[in-house]
Amino acid sequence: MKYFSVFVLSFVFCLHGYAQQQKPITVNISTPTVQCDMCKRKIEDHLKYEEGVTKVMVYPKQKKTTVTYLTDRTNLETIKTAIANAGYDAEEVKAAKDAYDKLPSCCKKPGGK
Ligand SMILES: [Cu+2]
Repeated sequence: MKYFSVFVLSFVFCLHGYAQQQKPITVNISTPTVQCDMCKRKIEDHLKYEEGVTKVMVYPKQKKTTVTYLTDRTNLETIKTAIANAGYDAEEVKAAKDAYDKLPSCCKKPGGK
């Protein structure tokens, strides 16, 4: 019986550790400069390879990006920066200029630089 409880205890600890490590959360990030399916594909492709990101969905009509990520592997600031590095504004983080300049003209802000 003693061994059995040790077994159960270690199992419970194992599960606890697993649950703590893998805790994905989903956030909505406002991406006001997203306009078309090309923007959508660009951000989704860019974030797919970002460390800790498990799911990305860009909604051009709602001008938002929904990202699911593991909190022990990355954070919101890093994800916003990744979107900015793809050439798009992510809330207060503005698009990286060189990446923005490389966007197809249909993806640039109307009347933008
Ligand atoms: Cu576009």
